[in-house]
Amino acid sequence: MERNQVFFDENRESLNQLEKRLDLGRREFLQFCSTVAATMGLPAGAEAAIAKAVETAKRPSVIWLHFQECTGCSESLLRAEHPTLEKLILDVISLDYHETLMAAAGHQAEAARKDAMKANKGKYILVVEGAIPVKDDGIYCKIGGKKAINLVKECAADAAAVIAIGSCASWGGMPSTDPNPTGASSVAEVLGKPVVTIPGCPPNPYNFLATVVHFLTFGKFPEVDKLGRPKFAYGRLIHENCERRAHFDAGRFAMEFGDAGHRQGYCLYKLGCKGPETYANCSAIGFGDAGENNWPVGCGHPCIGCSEKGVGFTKPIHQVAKMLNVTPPLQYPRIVEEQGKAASFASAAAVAAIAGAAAGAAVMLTRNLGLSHAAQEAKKADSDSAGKEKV
Ligand code: FSX
Ligand code: SF4
Ligand code: F3S
Repeated sequence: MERNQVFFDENRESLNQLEKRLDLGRREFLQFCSTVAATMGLPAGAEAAIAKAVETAKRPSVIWLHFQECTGCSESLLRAEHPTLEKLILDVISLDYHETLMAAAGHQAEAARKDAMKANKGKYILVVEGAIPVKDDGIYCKIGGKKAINLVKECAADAAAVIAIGSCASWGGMPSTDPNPTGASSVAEVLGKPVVTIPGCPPNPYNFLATVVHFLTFGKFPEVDKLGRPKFAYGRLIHENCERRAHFDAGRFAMEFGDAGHRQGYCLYKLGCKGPETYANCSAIGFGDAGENNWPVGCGHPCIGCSEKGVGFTKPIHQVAKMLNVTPPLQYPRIVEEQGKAASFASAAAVAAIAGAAAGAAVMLTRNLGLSHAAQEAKKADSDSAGKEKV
């Protein structure tokens, strides 16, 4: 039978079993397989391979460690609002050790970890949530009497693969904020080798699920960038796919929380949105499955760049973002500038066009935004003082 025929054969036994196992409609499941394949940019036919793997492949054993973090990564994966997601995650992996979910405590928990490591030696996936403190010989975080720095090395030694989930484990995240008193470090820094990273605080559950499903289906992780991030999820700037991008391009910005622009869904750049310098797919796929607009910018808050090293928890939230990879339009529409100021805009655009190079162009665009902002502020000050005079 052709692969696609298999995919659409809804009476196959393995699908029947999966439906019972997950209490999940078969069409919903097949739709999920297509979505995951499309999200990862896989070629046609991959959805059938994914379906087959989830239905029949042996679930990889997962050992999940927690260090310096808030457990938001686990929360976002497993919270009750996402029953489908939660079921699928727990179905595609065999979660053999997870400090905040397991019922066992103390010596029982330690024994469970050692048993899982022994039984699946060389085959388990180690997932690390949280940063690892290295300052003062790593004394700032201990689990079961062991320093985090030693525990992560012990568990990584026999793992088939290591995933750093969340910004804390990926690059230090919030615990590494300056002056980083505990020396909070990433998993890759501590292990001294690259690992797959799924940054975000918390990261999008689909990115973790899709990465694991790829491993289950093809026996390897998806292609990653130099920071270990799967390219399918972190290959594009948030700004490139943002639903407010048309407002950015047209120069329509929210200037204050709750002002007319904010209420009309204008671009949040001037409130400090870091979408232009943050690589993640939040704007493309939303967050979790609680609704299409359920991501920071969709809810009216600027992106703080929670997934991006050097941006999230580093740059002030309301500082305007650095523009990356920008090609300026030839001309800016006159939205907010006052009469008589157009010449400076036209000349700035002309210089930008001549400058050509993306870096120079980015500077010009940022300056243009600054001009536009200044004009808007001047207008606001004028109307404020006019209002005061009337009183
Ligand atoms: Fe929290 Fe995870 Fe942030 Fe860190 O997410 S949501 S502090 S990335 O490690 O638990
Ligand atoms: Fe969207 Fe932010 Fe870019 Fe505006 S600056 S288009 S709100 S990502
Ligand atoms: Fe984080 Fe920005 Fe996405 S704050 S969740 S990277 S929109």
